[in-house]
Amino acid sequence: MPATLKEFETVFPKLVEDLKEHCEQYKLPQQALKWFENSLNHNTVGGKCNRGLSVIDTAQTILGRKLTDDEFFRTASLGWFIELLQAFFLVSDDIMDSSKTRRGSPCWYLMPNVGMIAINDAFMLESSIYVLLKKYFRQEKYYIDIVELFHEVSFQTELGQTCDLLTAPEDHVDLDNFSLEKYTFIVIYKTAYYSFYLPVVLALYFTGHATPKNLKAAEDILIPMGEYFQVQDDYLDNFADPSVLGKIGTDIQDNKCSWLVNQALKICTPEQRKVLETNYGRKDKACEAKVKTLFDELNLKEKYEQYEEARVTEIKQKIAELDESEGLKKEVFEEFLRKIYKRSK
Ligand code: GPP
Ligand code: MG
Ligand code: MG
Ligand code: MG
Repeated sequence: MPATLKEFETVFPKLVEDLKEHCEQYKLPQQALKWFENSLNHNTVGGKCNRGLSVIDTAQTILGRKLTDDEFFRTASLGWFIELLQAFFLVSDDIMDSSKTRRGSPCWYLMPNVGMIAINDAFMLESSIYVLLKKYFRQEKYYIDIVELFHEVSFQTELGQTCDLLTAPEDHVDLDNFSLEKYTFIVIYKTAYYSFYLPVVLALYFTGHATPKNLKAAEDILIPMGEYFQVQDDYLDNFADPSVLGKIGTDIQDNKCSWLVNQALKICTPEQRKVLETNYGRKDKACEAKVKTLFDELNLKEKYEQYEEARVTEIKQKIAELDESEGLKKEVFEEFLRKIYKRSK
């Protein structure tokens, strides 16, 4: 049985207590202690937690049995470290993308009295990972491997974010600057490594199955899966109902090198390209509406649905070819794919 969100969420308060204890040794003033606790709870809890839950589920599938209470706590903790990393990224990303809402609430930097303190809060969310990793995993022989893994995956994500931001300058729209090659780099790095590769590899280390062969096999399946997941994110940015998605799309106004604009550029007429040139990437509701109409005219919803079916078939094929001889199981990837196929949020 896969772990439930409720079970997973029971672990987080303990980690918050650990972090508060860590701060108390420095006699951190009460006001700051409360602030930190509030930021931890607001920014880390309340999402779907698919990344975090996957560490527990993957470990359970690989071991082929129910986890002991201690194993559950430890895999859930690893899962929460990914959620903390995600919280660090999202608080920062929402400032960079001038987003308005996240998980149905105002973005953290837009909450009363927060503003640019959010930048420091983001740093603290990231640092919390390493405080907790040390507390719970220092004695493990794979400790340095997972510390390095968090560092490398963070670096990869930041590389992706760099290209995402550089292809989307605020004051200069140049459609020639977009390409599917750049797009592929952006999404693999900004999303696939931390969202898909990281949870499975943490479970491989935890269960003692992080062999070179398994690490490579995981990467070969999870990076395409993560790419598909970010294409979904780009599709939903324009086509989803914000009240279901929990966030209001910003990609058109932000001049993003998104999946949709790249598809539009492939099939548009010279006239339609003019519409994009004059309306894409403008901080203006009316311009945004013109681009949305164009995306409808170009049937991008149907194009996306075709992409989804083709990509899922391809990923299923890769899963079918997985060599399970070193303990990694097809089920790990099947479960992951099941969670994201045709998602609406
Ligand atoms: C998702 O992009 C990518 C991230 C959240 C990684 C951010 C990385 C940093 C180093 C800050 P997105 O902007 O499309 O996500 P969303 O649609 O959720 O805003
Ligand atoms: Mg972004
Ligand atoms: Mg964003
Ligand atoms: Mg997005």
